[in-house]
Amino acid sequence: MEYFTEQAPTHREVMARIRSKYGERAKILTQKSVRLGGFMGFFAREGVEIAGYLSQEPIHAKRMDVEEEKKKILREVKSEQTLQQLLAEVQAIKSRIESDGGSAKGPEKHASLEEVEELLYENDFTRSFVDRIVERLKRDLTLEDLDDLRLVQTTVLGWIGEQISIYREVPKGKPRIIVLVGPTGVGKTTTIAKLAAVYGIVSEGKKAKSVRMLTIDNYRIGARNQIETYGEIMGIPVSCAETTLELKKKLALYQDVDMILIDTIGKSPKDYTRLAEMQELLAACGEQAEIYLALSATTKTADLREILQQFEPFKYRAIVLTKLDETMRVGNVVSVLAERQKQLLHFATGQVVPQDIERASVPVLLRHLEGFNVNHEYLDKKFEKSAPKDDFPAMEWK
Ligand SMILES: Nc1nc2c(ncn2[C@@H]2O[C@H](COP(=O)(O)OP(=O)(O)OP(=O)(O)O)[C@@H](O)[C@H]2O)c(=O)[nH]1
Ligand SMILES: [Mg+2]
Repeated sequence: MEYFTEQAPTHREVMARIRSKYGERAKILTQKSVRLGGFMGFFAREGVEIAGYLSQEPIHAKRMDVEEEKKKILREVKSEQTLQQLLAEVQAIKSRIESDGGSAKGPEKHASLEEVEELLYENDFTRSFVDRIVERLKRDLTLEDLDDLRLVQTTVLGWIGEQISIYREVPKGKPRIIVLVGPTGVGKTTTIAKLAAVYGIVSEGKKAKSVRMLTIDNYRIGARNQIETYGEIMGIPVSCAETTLELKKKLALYQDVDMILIDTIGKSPKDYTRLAEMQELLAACGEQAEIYLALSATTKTADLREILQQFEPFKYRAIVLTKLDETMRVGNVVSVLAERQKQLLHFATGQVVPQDIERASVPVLLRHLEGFNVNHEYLDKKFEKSAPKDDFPAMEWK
């Protein structure tokens, strides 16, 4: 049996909502006065809550009719032959009614609910995320609200924004050791170079920090050249470490600098042995190392879940979302990060070093969702405090 609970400011409005959502199948069980809305008890309004269940009556009623019809016919039966004939007719009527009953559709959904549901799917949100949003719309919005599509869409983006969590860095001790792990080719090395520039090059009068780049990606000549080239261009020293001992030596050598940025080799989340080896190596960085997971915004939903899971042993603190410029469908990223309660640190938004990196923020991600006709100024204001005011320096080259 399906149950429902609906609330609205007046009895008439609750009943109108129940009729619109569930039609004639809705059977009322209880009614009570409640306080609606408000914030921490302020501004709450009087309202009515009605609970009930959805009956199967329309289909049963048809079944009863069939039984009645059958009895009536049998009363009129005169011979065995007519009995057979009439039974066949009854059977035909019965199956016709049953097939009607089987295909009977539920009450129609409000057009705004359909529209929002479609928009969310177009943006790649997962089914469970979409279901939760639609359920909440049914529960929290009045029929009048639902008629205003722009209001519905703004409300939905507001709820999505509440699901996006931004990480607040808590740098402890000196030097800060920042490590980027992640699957192959997501942009780890490029992001390390961008961060080295952001922190290590003077901009807008901010004093540059003393930064070093370190790579444990020694095996691949190309990889080493790549980071060394960035280092040369920016005047930031780069070195390599292949073993735990080498890594410990390098860290000891750099103990007076402000920040050490460590680039790692991309790993397939399926390569358990290599992941374990790298984890062992990184243990040399100690507890204060800030490990972040680089994740491409273009990753498919199932892969996102697998990557988040397989890199879990690294105890990564937050996500650096890369290649945000390559997709406008980030609903799956938002859904999965919310589902796994992961936080975002930075967005990488292109191939250009150093410009294409910024602090993760809710409004930026919301603006990245497509097809919503909403009041973005309202949303920017609502989430302006979500971006931490930390030492991620504004860059003069932006
Ligand atoms: N569009 C776009 N491309 C990016 C971004 N970040 C990196 N790239 C490109 O992605 C490709 C791979 O970048 P790398 O930095 O080498 O990736 P990686 O994670 O270090 O790769 P491996 O070390 O091989 O695992 C390069 O062509 C980069 O220019 C980004 O934010 N947006
Ligand atoms: Mg690399």
